[in-house]
Amino acid sequence: PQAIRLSDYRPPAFLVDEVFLTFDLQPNTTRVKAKLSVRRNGDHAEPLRFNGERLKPVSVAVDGRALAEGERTIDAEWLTIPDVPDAFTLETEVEIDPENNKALEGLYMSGGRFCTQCEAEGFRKITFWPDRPDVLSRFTVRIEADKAFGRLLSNGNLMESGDLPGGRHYAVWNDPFPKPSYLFALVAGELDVLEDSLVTMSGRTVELKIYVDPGMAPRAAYAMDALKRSMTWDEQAFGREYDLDLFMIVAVRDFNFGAMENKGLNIFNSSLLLADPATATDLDYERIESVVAHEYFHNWTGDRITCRDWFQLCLKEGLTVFRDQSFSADMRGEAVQRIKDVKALRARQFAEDQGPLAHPVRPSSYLKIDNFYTATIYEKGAEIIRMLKTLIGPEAFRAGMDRYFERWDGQATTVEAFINCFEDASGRDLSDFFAWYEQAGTPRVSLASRYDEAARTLTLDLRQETPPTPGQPQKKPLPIPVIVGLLDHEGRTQAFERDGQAVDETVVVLDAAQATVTLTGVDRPPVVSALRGFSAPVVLKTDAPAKDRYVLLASDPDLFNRWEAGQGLAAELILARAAGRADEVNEERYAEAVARALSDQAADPAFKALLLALPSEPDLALQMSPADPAAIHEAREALRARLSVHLEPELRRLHTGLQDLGEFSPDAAGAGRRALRNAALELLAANPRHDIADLAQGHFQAAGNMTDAMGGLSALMQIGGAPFEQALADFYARWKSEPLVVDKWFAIQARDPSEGALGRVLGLTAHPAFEGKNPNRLRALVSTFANFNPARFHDPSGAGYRFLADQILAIDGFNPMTAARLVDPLGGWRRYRPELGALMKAELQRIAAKDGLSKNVYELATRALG
Ligand code: DPP
Ligand code: ZN
Repeated sequence: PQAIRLSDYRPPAFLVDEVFLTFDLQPNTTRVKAKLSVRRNGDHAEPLRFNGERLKPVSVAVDGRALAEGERTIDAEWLTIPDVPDAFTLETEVEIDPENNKALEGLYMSGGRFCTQCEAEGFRKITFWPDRPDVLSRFTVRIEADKAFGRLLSNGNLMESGDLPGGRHYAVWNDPFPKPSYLFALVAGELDVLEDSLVTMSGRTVELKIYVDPGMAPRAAYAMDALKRSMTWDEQAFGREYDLDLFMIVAVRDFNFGAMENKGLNIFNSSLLLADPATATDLDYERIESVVAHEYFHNWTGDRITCRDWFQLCLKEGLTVFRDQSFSADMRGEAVQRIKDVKALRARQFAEDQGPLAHPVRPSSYLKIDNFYTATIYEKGAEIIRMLKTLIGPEAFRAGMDRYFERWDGQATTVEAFINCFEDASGRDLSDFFAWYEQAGTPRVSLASRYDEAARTLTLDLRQETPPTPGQPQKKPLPIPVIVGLLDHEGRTQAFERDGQAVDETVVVLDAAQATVTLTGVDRPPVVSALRGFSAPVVLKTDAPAKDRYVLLASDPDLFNRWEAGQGLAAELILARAAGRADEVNEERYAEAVARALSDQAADPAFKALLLALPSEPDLALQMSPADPAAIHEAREALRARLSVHLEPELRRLHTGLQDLGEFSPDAAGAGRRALRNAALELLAANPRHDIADLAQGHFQAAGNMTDAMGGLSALMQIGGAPFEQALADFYARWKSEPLVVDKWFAIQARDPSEGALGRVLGLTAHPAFEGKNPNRLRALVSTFANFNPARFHDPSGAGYRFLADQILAIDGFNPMTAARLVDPLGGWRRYRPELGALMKAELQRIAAKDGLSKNVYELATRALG
């Protein structure tokens, strides 16, 4: 297969200004008629070449004249017409088979309804089209279907609808905003609707409609609430108003992505839309809020202004993640949100950056763009925007955004054009900053500090180095904003001077390989709090002694760094144990410090819950070379057991004291209390005494909501044995008709780190509820196992790896996009103990050697082998 390169970008040879699509919907034989106004773009004599895949052509006509076979060619990927006028009408008719489309790209069926997913390159499976994001067209869509498909939806405004003979009906939709084909959407089927409306900042009333499976409308209430808050927030934070009179969301069960920002008609994976207290956890509510916001925010950063080509994907995704993170911080608290975002960044993006799949936020070549919907493009892309804001300040940042919206509205553009808006707004040259987009890898920053008591100065010596990544052996220094504050040894904030100004905190910009910065007016021996709020996506090492971290854990006013100090101390203790050097004295000291932090009455319960959780096993594996998952698991469990014993009275107090007595509320305060209570139980369960098993069982049985039920189940899973088996059976019996809850039932078993769990996971693929074609169910079992159960995935026999490879190969046969997303856990093979690495590599080789592999899986498997 041939790579696509950024350097080969050419403007489209032909543009489509307007299109009229007619869908005659039938599950196996849908007819799609397209009438396009096509115009040659520039002075050239190239043939017309439009994308088209898996289309059964019926007819092709230019300006009303049907083309004979010899006047056009159609192969597996292209429609080519050698000779066309400069401006003309192209009419095509094709037949497609939505029912048998299990790749879930283009037009397919989910739960008996028609729906679409076109990003990135699905539209070419619907009709012949120049399927690239820089072709923007005005769409009119006529849908005809049997009346059994009660709702007929597409983008924009409903223009007309009515009955047709033979028990059929139709609807015509028009979207006044030119858009690329990847934002096209169509839905047809039996759906219930939840309706509401919102008055925008200019006083317009927008109708809001969320369409769901019959009977499920009440479960869309939280998503509706999140949508309204998102719309108002975007007006206040970015001055962005919604532009159509109607905004629709549809939830479907079979979906490759989490959700999709189609203009005026978002389509969501039902797992990210439906919620009620009985079936959804607080984490589900939190994700629904952030994804509803994310897709809504795309209306301006993605739809009104889109990407020139797919190399610019971070232009819309990194920016929109930054926007949804900012929204969530406003809704749920800045520190807690930041900690969660950084945990996710480290777990997914840092791991990616350290392996063979490392790539820049703006990559320069790909085989399948589907493979680049990655943590790097999304999460690191968002970190870049955050750093930009830190470097130029909030006012210049907002001014730059305003400029971007003014300058590029209605167009498809590039990351350079975006950054240029901030250069103009701030008057700064950001050419060095651009390297963040082009250079892969996580920079290592080291910080050494020297205090001069007589001169009252603190000298900070900072260095950076980015390790090589595939294709990028040499790295240049990046501009890294390091936010620094000082405490004294009693934990009091210390003011100091920077450039003659008294401050509590300052931004040090490390923009060379090495830099020395002197802070003055430092009266007392300082404890340095560096990289506050995780001001840059780097790995920081300081020369500070462990005792400084105890000061930060107890007192840092920057709550991110308070949490970070605890994580650093815990990681050191676990890694020492894993290396056979258990440090019991400091383990006690750490437990003591956590106990003090827990008793801080002023602290937010959600924050305390985060403080109580030790660094995850995958996170620890990144800090050990070569990584030994079994040793890490054992060491982490040992520290948990010690904490559990040491903190037992306090944990029990929390567990009793935080019981929800009133009505369930999904807000941040309620969720925080439940999180802390469940975290307390989780830690208690590390000490598997009988009375604690009883406590967990009681918690599970008394649970009045899904958050507590899952908390109880998770604690019982750690304890294992008959109480866990009983709880699993009860849970399944109660929830077997609720697909989203059954996903949780599969996932909890996939997470079980006990000895026999791999056999259970293998057995579950034969369970009658294992729907092998549904991405949610596949992810619940296969992806959860490979990503969140390192102790069993890295079974020394290699059986965990073999299971994953077997699944990838099976899924690739019908859904390459979903299969490819499962390759990642094998990609880290070089970081593990050699005997494990060899087994992982062998599975990658087996995958890569398979005949008829999709481009998606081929690209990732071969890159992973590197
Ligand atoms: N639907 C995906 C997202 O919103 C891809 N655009 O991130
Ligand atoms: Zn997005």
